[in-house]
Amino acid sequence: MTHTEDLTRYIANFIDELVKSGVTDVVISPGSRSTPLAMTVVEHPELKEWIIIDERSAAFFALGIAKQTNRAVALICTSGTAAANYYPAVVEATYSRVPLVVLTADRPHELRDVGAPQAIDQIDLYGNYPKWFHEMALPESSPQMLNYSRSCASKAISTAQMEPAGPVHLNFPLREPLVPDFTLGNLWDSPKENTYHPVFNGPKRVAEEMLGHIFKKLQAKKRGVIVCGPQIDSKLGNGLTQLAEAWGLPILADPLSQIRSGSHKKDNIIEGYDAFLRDKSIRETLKPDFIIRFGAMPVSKAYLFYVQENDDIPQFVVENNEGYRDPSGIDSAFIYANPILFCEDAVKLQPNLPNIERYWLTIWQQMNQITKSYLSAPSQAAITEGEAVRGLLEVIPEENQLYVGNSMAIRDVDTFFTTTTKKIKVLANRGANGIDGMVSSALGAAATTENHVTLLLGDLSFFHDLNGLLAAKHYEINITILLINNNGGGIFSFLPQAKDGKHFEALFGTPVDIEFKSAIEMYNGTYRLAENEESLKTFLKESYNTGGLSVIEVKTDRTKNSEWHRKLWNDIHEEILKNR
Ligand SMILES: Cc1ncc(C[n+]2csc(CCOP(=O)(O)OP(=O)(O)O)c2C)c(N)n1
Repeated sequence: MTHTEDLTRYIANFIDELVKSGVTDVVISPGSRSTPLAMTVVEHPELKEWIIIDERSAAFFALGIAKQTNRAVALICTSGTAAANYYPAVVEATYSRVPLVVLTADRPHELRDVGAPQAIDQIDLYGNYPKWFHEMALPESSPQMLNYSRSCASKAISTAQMEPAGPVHLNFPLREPLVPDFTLGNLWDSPKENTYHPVFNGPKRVAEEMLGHIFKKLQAKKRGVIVCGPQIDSKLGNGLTQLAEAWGLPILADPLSQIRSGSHKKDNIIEGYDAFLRDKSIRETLKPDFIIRFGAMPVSKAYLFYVQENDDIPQFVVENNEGYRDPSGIDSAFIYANPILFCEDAVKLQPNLPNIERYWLTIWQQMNQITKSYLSAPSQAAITEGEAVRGLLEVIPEENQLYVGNSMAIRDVDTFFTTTTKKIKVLANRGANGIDGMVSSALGAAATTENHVTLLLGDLSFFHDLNGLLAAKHYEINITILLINNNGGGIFSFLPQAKDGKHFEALFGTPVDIEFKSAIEMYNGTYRLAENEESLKTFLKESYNTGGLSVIEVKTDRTKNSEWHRKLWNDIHEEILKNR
């Protein structure tokens, strides 16, 4: 067996096993050491490869695909700092539970720690973030080693996808010569039709006896609250609303809960809570005596206060499989069950809660209604950030998707995304709340769906990943980007340091003073500047009817923006308190 045959068969078996395990998309960045991996992916008839030069963007692009498809996405790069550039997306994948399979090429062992070029320590490069790290053996093509290669690929995919999903890192030591020989026969031959290690697993369900124990304690309660934080299952809406109706409870629905939109009933859904729970006296009026949360912790800080101020009541978190996602510091109980099955079981075992106060739900609904009437007030001459988000949500077509940036973008979506029968999937990178990689994540999501994607983000987030726009040009991806340009970090104007005249602009405001138009045109994008809500809506509609990269910019003022938000919240609180 020659070196080239060993290399070719070992890598071919690995890549073919990725396909057998369900991988469809691989994101590759250029480099020499990764030659066998990259060429074999392109050679494999069933894989779609995406070539993204900047590894930081590449990893976020892969993250976007994985979020869109709910399938593991493989990443391939060369040795050295290339691999280090994946770090932010690996972190995000860990916290937002996204299956990424990172395949880094490396120097063979004799070229490590000896000053060889482009050689860094890649062992456990991403620390504790990956669910599994494995240093692959050097390529060999004995039957045992080809089985080993398949076994590693199969385990990598199932580990990444197993809930809670997350990243996996395999490091490949590779010796030169690196070019595989695709004239060899039977490269994709596997002794097995399915994946090497089939895994039989099923959704979790809590035993009836245990559930009965929980529900017994709820029977005497008068004021319960259901909460749905960020989660991706669009089918949860039905189960949750049935439970809320049976028990007579409000559902506080996060903008990333996927339940503010869709065809399920929404009478119990309260989407304006972030605005009115900001007021302490309103929070006191709404003191609950138990809370059940599904999904991750909501975006809303007002909700966090509400949870913390009620640390004397039972609070439950329903998690799919494992995890302790409750940053509030209270002694919440964790229920490990499939959320849809939990709702079904709950309605069956506990068809109603007899002691819930008669007007409990109505009070929430009235406050929500008042909030919504303020949010829909006619816009002023110069468009505000909130109105831009409102305009977007008004015209975004059925079945479209929204990728939301961090900072004020997600907060404005929290405020202005009122319930709708339109089916709108909303994605965001809330694992680590980074402002990096947003353009690439949204492009990855847009490249792998039939539906149009709109990315909403601030100017610093856009600037952070301008490199990512190359993918839009290269792959002619259809995407609308709504860029809220307040020339710097608008969110910081809400913090106490905004009053510090000496340090604020340089350290927090950080204006970049960039004309984004030229950058967009550099990537063959269409640029439009919207000056009011009506023109914004017109431009958005135009962008939905034409393909390619479309960027619509709205220019705002950071100081005025924070004043506008504060006034809006105050007006809502006053009106609600007046009606109490
Ligand atoms: C990678 C990364 N760096 C820094 C931060 C801290 N940070 C949070 S919000 C923000 C400003 C974001 O500005 P922009 O995207 O323009 O949105 P705006 O605040 O104006 O809504 C910064 C720097 C972060 N979250 N992630």
